[in-house]
Amino acid sequence: MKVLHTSDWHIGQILNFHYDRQEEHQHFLDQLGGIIGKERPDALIVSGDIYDKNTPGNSSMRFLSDNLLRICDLAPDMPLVLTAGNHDSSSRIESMSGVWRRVNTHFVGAAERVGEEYRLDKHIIELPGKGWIAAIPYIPDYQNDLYNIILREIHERNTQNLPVVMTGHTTVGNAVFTAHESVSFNGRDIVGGINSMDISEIDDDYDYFALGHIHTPQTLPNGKARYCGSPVQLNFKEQFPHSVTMVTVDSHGGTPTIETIELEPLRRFYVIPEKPAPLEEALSYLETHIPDGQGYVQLNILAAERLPSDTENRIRSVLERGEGLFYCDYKCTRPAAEGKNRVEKPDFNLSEFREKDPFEIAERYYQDTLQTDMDDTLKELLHSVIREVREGEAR
Ligand SMILES: [Mn+2]
Repeated sequence: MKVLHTSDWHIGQILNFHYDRQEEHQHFLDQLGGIIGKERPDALIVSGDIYDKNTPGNSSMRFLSDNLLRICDLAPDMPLVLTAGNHDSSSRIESMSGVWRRVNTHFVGAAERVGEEYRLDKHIIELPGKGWIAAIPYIPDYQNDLYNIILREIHERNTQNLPVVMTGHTTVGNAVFTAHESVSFNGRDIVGGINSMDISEIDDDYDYFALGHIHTPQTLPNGKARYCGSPVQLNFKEQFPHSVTMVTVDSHGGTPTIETIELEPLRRFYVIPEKPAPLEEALSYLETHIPDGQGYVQLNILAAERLPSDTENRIRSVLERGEGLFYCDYKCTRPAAEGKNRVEKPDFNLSEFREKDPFEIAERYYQDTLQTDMDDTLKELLHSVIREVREGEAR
């Protein structure tokens, strides 16, 4: 069984509240069509985060259905399996399932129970004579028993010993989380709001685990669970080639053959200069190093103080000299506060937090994130805003 595995499309993403990514998604989907035409996989899997938001706009919804229909026409015998991720609305994804099943397309939004029992059939897709797909969307922690329940059910039905591919949208412990903010809590990693799970708790009865959620492509140490990564770069941190994964499994219990198919981006993400430099230096570097291709630019600035208010306009006017370059933002790195003898402040618990003055919390946040104290202008401004809000509430 040959499966094309992709995830984390994030259709409808608006970068920096401004740049619509639809053209870039179209560029990706055109390439996907080419790959399907050439490779003729037995199934296409999208492991969650189909849309960027749980309330996608009408144009995003139309964009998805037009493109899926094009794929259906291109490969009418190839089932499409799309599961909801944590960015998707599970009920919205689920609401499309009835109609789409008519064109061999399976939308699975959530796990459902009837009484004590899960409804299993919606998750189990048989490719007669070829294999099985266990379509599992993003599920909350307390439903993690579903993985094994489905695998055991497929085991019962799989009398021909055909390959089993399972999908999931979750954080797996010990994966590489570059391009994501991760926090560790009680020894568990939490990435993008999903607690990590230990995949050794899942029965070893699948041949390939098609994962979504972590955007960095990687095969996990067991050699058969893989994050295929996002096909379109979604932010400046994702500085790696974007791709889709083609996996071939010959028999149940066999070793999957995993192939990465790199995609060509329409626009690139440029961080200029590579290392943070003071504003004037960074600007003059940008002037002499305008990128050739289309793309988004982030200016990498080193500054101890807040930047002057015309900074954005100055960056924009330099970029106007390029073709198809879009100013995105600047990243401001503070020089390490040397010799300042920073006092580490103790953490406070929730009830202490509730007692704190909003000003104190904001001041603490500013110090922690920017490694410097607020200047007097900012303090005054913050005080007057807090005062205004309070007066408004009192009225
Ligand atoms: Mn995602």
